Amino acid sequence: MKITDAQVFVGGPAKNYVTIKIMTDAGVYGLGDATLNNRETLPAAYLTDYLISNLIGMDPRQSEDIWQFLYRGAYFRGGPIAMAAYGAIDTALWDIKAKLAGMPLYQLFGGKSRDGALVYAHAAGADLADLMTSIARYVDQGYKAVRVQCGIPGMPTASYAVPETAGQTGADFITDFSGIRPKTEIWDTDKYMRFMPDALGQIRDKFGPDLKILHDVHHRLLPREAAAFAKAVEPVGLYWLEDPTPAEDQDALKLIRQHSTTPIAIGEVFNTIWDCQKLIEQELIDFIRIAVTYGGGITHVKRIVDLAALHHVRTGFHGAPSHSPISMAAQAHLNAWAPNFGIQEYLVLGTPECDALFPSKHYLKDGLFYVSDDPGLGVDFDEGEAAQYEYKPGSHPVVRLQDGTLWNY
Ligand code: KDG
Ligand code: MG
Repeated sequence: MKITDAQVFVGGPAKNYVTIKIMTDAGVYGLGDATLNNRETLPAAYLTDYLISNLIGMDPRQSEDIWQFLYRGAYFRGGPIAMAAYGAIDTALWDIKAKLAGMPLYQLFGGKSRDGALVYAHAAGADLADLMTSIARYVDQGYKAVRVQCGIPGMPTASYAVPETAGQTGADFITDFSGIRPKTEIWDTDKYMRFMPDALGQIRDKFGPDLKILHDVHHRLLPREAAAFAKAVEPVGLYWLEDPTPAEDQDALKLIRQHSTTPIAIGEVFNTIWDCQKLIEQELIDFIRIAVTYGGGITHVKRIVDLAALHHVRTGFHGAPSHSPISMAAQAHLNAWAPNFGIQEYLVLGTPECDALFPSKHYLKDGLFYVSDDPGLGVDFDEGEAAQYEYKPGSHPVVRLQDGTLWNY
């Protein structure tokens, strides 16, 4: 059996999804997602300029050897661009394998450990009143877990993932499609540290003990500040505190651990098992956030999940809307199987345009995600629909302190 061709598509209704379709001489094809948010053309070029010509003629069932060929064979290894490209190929090969077996992908991992997998939604508000309204809307829809992000009084601009103006709720992190020159957000750690722990406490008081409350610091604190914040929010009983510091300095996580028992989630910017090996083995984190998309695909991420299971670290895969329904489906199959599953970030793309581009029978009900039993990933890609979309240049904002110093987005 051989790979005969592969094509890459860039574009989508609200995001520039990067989709690979790998064809075989057995009449079965596989789909993968190489969407690297706001740098989409780069993994697409890696696939079309270098990798696809190497794949032609390979046996698609040899997914482990092909993964090693891509990673070890490249000499200059890793990084989000390359790992997104390898991840897309790997996901497509698992899709093919499961379709050949006539089984939903989770069966190839060992079957299901659960039916519905817990997900969390994103609530946000320019102020606390709006945030409360946004949370209440998700609770009413049956969500059991909600990430909460709030505008900070006195901060000159909106902070991470909150709307600019009051009265809007449910804003997500911002991609500005007006070009690749980023907007600027201003950050003030002192104002955040004074406001946010108390705001989280008010959210707990209003919604009671059962709601799982998550909060994303988005890498903005120094290690000592992060330790103080994690300690201050302990009475809130957060489900997790995400990315309290940038993870380049992994010893910072030790400082946080020494001062607090607040559960820590990290890893959405990681690309390999070596980015999180120390954090997992030293049990410095509670949830690993690496995504199938830029974590090298199912083969590599499953290896991380297995390592994490040895150290009581649970999964909490990144699921911002920048991932297409293809990699979200791959994660849904891992979530159905993983004995150490924790939670899945999931934002309903749910637009008719997105559903038409990526038809599937996966569904969300009462805050749980149910995986399709169709063979393979259980998600398709409509090329006719795709033809109407083209790449739109866009960017994340950048963050500066009030004196102009560049900070972590
Ligand atoms: O592209 C960046 C986003 O994926 C990121 O800002 C989202 O932090 C994020 C999250 O937790 O979803
Ligand atoms: Mg995050």
